[in-house]
Amino acid sequence: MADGKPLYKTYHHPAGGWGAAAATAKVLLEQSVVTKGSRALLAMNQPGGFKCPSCAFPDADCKKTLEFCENGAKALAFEATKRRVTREFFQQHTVSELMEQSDYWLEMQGRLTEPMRYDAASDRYVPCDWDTAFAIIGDHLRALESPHHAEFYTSGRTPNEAAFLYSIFIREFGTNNFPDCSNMCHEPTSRGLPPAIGVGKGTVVLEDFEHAEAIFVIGQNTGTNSPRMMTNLVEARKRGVPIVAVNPMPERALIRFTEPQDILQMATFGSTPIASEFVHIRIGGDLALIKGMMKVIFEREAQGEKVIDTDFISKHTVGLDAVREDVMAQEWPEIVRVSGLDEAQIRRCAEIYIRSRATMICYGMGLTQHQQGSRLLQQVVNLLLLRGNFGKPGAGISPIRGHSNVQGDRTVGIDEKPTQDYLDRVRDVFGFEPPREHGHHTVESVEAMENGTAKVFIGMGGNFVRAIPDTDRSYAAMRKLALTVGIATKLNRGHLVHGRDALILPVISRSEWIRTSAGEQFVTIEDSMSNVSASRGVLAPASPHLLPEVEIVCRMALATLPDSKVPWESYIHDYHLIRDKIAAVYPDIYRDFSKRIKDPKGFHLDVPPRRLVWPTPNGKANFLLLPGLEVNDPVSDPAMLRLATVRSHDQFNTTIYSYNDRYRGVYNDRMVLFMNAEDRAQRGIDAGSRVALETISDDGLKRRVDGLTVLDYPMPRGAVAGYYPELNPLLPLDYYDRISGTPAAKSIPIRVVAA
Ligand SMILES: Nc1nc2c(c(=O)[nH]1)N[C@H]1C(S)=C(S)[C@@H](COP(=O)(O)OP(=O)(O)OC[C@H]3O[C@@H](n4cnc5c(=O)[nH]c(N)nc54)[C@H](O)[C@@H]3O)O[C@H]1N2
Ligand SMILES: Nc1nc2c(c(=O)[nH]1)N[C@H]1C(S)=C(S)[C@@H](COP(=O)(O)OP(=O)(O)OC[C@H]3O[C@@H](n4cnc5c(=O)[nH]c(N)nc54)[C@H](O)[C@@H]3O)O[C@H]1N2
Ligand SMILES: [Mo]
Repeated sequence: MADGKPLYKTYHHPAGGWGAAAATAKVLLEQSVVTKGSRALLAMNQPGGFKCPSCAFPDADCKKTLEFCENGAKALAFEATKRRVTREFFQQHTVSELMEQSDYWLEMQGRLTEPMRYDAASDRYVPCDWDTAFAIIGDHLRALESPHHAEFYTSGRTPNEAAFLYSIFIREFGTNNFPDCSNMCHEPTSRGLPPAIGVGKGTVVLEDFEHAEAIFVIGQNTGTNSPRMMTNLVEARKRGVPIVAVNPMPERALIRFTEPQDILQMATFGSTPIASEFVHIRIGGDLALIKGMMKVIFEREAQGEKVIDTDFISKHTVGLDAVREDVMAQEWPEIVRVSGLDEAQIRRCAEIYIRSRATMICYGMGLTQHQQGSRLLQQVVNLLLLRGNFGKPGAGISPIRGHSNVQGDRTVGIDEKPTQDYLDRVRDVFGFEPPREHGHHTVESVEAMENGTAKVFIGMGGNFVRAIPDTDRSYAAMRKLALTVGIATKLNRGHLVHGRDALILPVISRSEWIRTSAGEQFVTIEDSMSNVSASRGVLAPASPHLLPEVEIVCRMALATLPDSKVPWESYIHDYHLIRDKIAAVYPDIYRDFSKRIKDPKGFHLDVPPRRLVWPTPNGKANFLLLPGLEVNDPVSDPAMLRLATVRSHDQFNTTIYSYNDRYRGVYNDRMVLFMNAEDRAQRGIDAGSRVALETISDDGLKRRVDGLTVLDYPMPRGAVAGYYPELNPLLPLDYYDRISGTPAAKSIPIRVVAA
């Protein structure tokens, strides 16, 4: 539980500024790592140092001064903490007792220190040496009737070298079951963009911020989740670039921001307004907004104005006519109703877009986590194509990825639907025949546990059970497994909701050095804009018994595949050998990897649409259709509200740093419901009272979360918000985007009921 009494008050200050500086100092103090933490902070995102373990936003080139990021500092402080989870700790607490504790409490116990195995007789985790741990994994995996009966999860902090080897190990073992955190996150980017532009990645680089003439930030809470991007938004705004923020929550940093590294602004308590246009969209209203903007463009073109880039379109694209027809068929009253916006504002957005010669559209979970998330992104591409916003400075599509290496993990093979071409290359490079059939994404892996086909779950990082939907069902599914393995830095719920056999394997973290018989090793990371660079930890490992993720993968492979064709032993010691194999499997983008990585700035992986080359089957950029205006299935219940589950300012996914959410004015509480006052009054609910939420679904299952305090908050009508992961029990497992498998965590149909 939180330490103090809940407190709710409006945050009147700009985001960033002294509030952020104070919060950073406080967190370093609390984790007792002021000197160590500050020293490590100086090496974060610097040449020769390590990559920030928090978000995937690129760091500015090394000529710039140290970038200050409150949430990067928090991530580091919690990783470099002095607290330790030891064998005595596990001796003192049964797993059932630990289950009673909050996620926050579990996190606060500190770093894991040695491998542990679950002992059913005492209901405790007990020490287990590494050799035994690997032997247990090997025994379980080899005993399976089919390799498809194991699920291999990856979370996006795992570096390229470990992720690549993990994908090779599992393919040699014989399955493509790669549920991944990306499946809950930017998978609509990975699956939705390729049919449109040929790649499942963003097409902008950091310098594009300097050339953009308009920037749209849609469904992303920048100041909290990618704070380093605020620097770019501030700079753009100071140049007079219009910024359009589209969000059902008026996120503080998107309104006003003080740069903590701007000494003058700090001294004078000044700030920069960020959004020139704040678009208070209804949850799921973005498709209507985008089509509304396209409609304005088509209307103007029909009146003889040259607002469409016809040259670009005829040279590079296919499919405009069908999209025009679809867009023109949408009527304004419907566009207004579904978006929750007035027509005049949609026209203003279109005007900003039309006046700009180079537009960037950045987006986050507010666009991806809907039932039609993938196809919604294709409509964003349509909008960009209309004015030729690809292949020129300052223009393009910019998914703002989450985990620091989630994009990299995908690039190097963590993919449940690998292409045949890639599998051929794996075969040629490693000399074994990889499995050809597609594997499970995250939701399918839970279904396989439920129906008993999955028997083993290995989690390379992450906190699977807290991240996935339908908490109660998912817990029950995990508990049916024969073996669960958590490869982790910190104790989390995933280690407590376990199979009959269970292991916790503690790893060296991003900020810590890796020393092998071949000397000090570094790993590599790919950021959200496809830059690959080296990461070298500068701190001593939290315990002498930790292993690097690379070694854990190699030793799992050695224990499981006695006749392996892969020289696992050598990779444990020399990470260059791994990079050489990455280069061999991906010659197009990773050629000369070991040489190019020597550049302290790293290098950029080619993204063909930047060169106006479209790796689609027809070699063109494609305008694609998504009929209508809704991105989620209609619900007939008139009491229905759409619930978005979001992150607070003080959490990293399932890791809860504190119970505060400063910018939204919430202190010492996470069980809150942000609600429009009129929606509340209409239901006869008092502000500040306790309510429960129930999911509206037709699968016969009752999903309910109790004990939420209702806060009057500037939400659009019909939209409510609350925190992930506390509200995950409300999210049905099969409520997801069919193209990408991504759960629609931003649009859960619920009703509010008296507690
Ligand atoms: N400090 C910190 N940094 C992080 C993370 C963290 O937890 N903490 N997580 C990392 C990860 S893995 C990820 S994926 C990213 C997530 O970063 P974000 O994408 O910012 O994630 P969320 O907080 O889930 O919500 C995004 C925003 O979407 C808005 N939204 C909700 N529904 C809609 C809608 O229908 N339309 C629109 N336009 N907006 C909507 C919400 O109000 C919220 O502002 O951040 C990464 N960075
Ligand atoms: N309702 C709802 N659900 C969501 C979301 C949402 O917005 N709403 N967001 C989704 C998104 S975008 C994502 S990305 C997922 C996140 O899902 P995950 O990636 O599974 O979750 P995290 O909370 O990031 O994982 C934290 C754990 O990772 C381990 N860890 C930390 N650093 C390292 C490391 O360097 N190596 C290793 N091996 N382990 C490490 C620690 O033990 C820590 O407890 O959740 C998804 N779930
Ligand atoms: Mo994410």
